[in-house]
Amino acid sequence: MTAFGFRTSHANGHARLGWFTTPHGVVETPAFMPVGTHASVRGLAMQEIRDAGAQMILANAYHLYLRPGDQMVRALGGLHAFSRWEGPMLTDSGGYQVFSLARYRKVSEEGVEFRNKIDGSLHQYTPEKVMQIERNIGADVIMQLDELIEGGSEHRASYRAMERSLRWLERCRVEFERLDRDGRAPVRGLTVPDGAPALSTQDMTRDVVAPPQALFPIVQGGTYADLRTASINGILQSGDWAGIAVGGLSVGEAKSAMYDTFDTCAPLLPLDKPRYLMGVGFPDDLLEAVSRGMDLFDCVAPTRMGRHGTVFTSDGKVQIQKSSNRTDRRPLTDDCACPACMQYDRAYLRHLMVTEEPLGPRLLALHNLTFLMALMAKAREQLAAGEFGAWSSGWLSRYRSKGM
Ligand code: PRF
Ligand code: ZN
Repeated sequence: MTAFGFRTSHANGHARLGWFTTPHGVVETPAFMPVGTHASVRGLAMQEIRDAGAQMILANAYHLYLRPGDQMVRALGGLHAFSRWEGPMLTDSGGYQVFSLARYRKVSEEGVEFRNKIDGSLHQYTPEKVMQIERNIGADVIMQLDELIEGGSEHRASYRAMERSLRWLERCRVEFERLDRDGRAPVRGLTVPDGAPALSTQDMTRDVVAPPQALFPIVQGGTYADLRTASINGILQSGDWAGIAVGGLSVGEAKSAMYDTFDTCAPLLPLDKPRYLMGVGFPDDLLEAVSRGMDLFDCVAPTRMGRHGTVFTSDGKVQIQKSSNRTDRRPLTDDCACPACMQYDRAYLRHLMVTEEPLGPRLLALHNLTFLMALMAKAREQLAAGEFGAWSSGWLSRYRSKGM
């Protein structure tokens, strides 16, 4: 566990400035992690993501398991070498994707059985299998398999899913430690199509693709304070974790219920471990979460919304296709250093979207990412100065006063 560490400085209530050390570098927190589901942030080159200020990015074990296969990623050198991202990386277990994307799924104590929507094939996802997959892929931080249920589920269902997630965490931990101890079996079952170059023996037997990894548990329990508390207690009793994630939020509950849940969790989580809030990535939610002690974030919304023409500005969200932008010579927002804001005006960006030029979605996704990175950098600056609270309230009131 020595490859991972977390240092913080506190001077702003629950909000913290932190440094999360991983085998591929240090992440200054609070930080937003762009989502590269298929080991690629849709439409953008890794260099563009770096230039936007990203420190750590995410990939998804479910998608990479289906294509090109976790053993293939491993044979091709592991996630970092495969995707050419040299910095810290994290894989989500795919629990969330199985629940939201699979065409058919059956959940039992053993795990989740699902049908792949691409080719209809049947797959078993168990905590043990997920650990093998995530170890083959080789990100720095890997997530446990958790059970997700619909937002707004009643107490009883939330309790059951939370308890099951704890039992799955224990099975993940045991398998994670076994893989550490026993190493990984040689790559098996990889077929090379006729005419394709064969993989070398070295690739097929590659034993240690990745440096040490850290397994993160996921706090569940819906919006019920007693269940969140029980989940955190269970997690803290079951191991010494390099970091802890908070899941099951931003799934349709009221914003106030989400913020209340941060308030419940913050005082119970260890001060010296990074806290990763899963799937939350709107500017106002990020600041609300930072002020309640969260450190790491990811969300597909900024890039997905950008591709569809919705952009973040300091005055709220803007829909670029609106006809009022037709003659607007201003940049998207006045304080962003991204290529869209530095080189183009709203009128041209609107034109790109309306004519479906592929440059449009790319530029707008890049803008949203750059905007969030700059917001987190500014938050870190204010945390260091001990002025996060006042700055954040001012920022939020401007953001919320106009916009959509
Ligand atoms: N669990 C996992 N991935 C996630 C979530 C979760 O609860 C969320 C919650 N919004 C996003 N991604 N494994
Ligand atoms: Zn911009």
